[in-house]
Amino acid sequence: MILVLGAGGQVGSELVEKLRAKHGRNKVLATDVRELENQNGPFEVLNALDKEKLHDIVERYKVEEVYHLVALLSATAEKNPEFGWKLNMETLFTVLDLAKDKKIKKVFWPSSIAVFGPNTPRQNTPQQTITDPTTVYGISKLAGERWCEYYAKNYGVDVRSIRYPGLIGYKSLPGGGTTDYAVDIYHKALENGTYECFLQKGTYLPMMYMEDAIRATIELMETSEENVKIRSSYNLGGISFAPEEVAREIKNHIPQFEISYAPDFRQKIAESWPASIDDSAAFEDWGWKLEYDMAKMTEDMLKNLG
Ligand code: AKB
Repeated sequence: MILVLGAGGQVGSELVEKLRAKHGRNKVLATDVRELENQNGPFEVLNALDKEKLHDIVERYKVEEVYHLVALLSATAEKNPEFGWKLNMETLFTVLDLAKDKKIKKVFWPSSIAVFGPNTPRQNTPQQTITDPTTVYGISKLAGERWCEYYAKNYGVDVRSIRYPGLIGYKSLPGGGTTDYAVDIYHKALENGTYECFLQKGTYLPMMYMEDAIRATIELMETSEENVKIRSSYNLGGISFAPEEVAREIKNHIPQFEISYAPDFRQKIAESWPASIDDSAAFEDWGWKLEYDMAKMTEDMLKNLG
């Protein structure tokens, strides 16, 4: 059985769908802290901090693989640093320990571009470089990366990870990140024809269409173990753009669309992150290749939301 923790989130909801289509709907157990509607396979309500219940589920369902997608994202964790740290770290240890004790065989855990900071080279950010995150979320992801590598090297745990850029999809809303504007903008363009952006014009960030992100996740999990040379987390580049660029692309479809700017606390977070990412290690090790550029993504988003 494959277990997805945080199945109701932005990545989780799409990943469960893809995994069920691939492996059969009864082979993927979805869990979330709240009841989820429209489940077409096994589901359990689970607070991932409840270690005992998580252990019980792993045993009861004979879980072999875990996708651990539970986290407080960058903007939300800044509002509740203590809980952000607790949730992001304790749940990771529970899952890594399950793998260390051979109760499960394989783990996917997402990291993020949030591991980088103001002293990281912003353009084409290398795989190995300065990591000085300024957010609780970024600190938890960086610490998590170090622990993943530690468990892989010292205990032989097969843990695999990607540093997700901002993720854009039409099936679900993002939950409290700095890159959320890039999803909101499509919804507001269709609803009102205007969007007030919480990031400033000219703020470049790496983003990725959900189709690509889910495919990357499954490809990394399916590649043979010897291909996974990086056990902290792989850089994934995606598409780099600033708010005015995605607005221009939307205008090609909705000519009357207008964007305005009212930057808030998230601007500072965005400025500490890379503008673009070098993901050549992912290409070399497991053949990663991007499919969606901004034009293709925008067309698909507007078609599906419209
Ligand atoms: C966030 O903005 O916090 C996330 C991320 C880049 O990890 N989308």
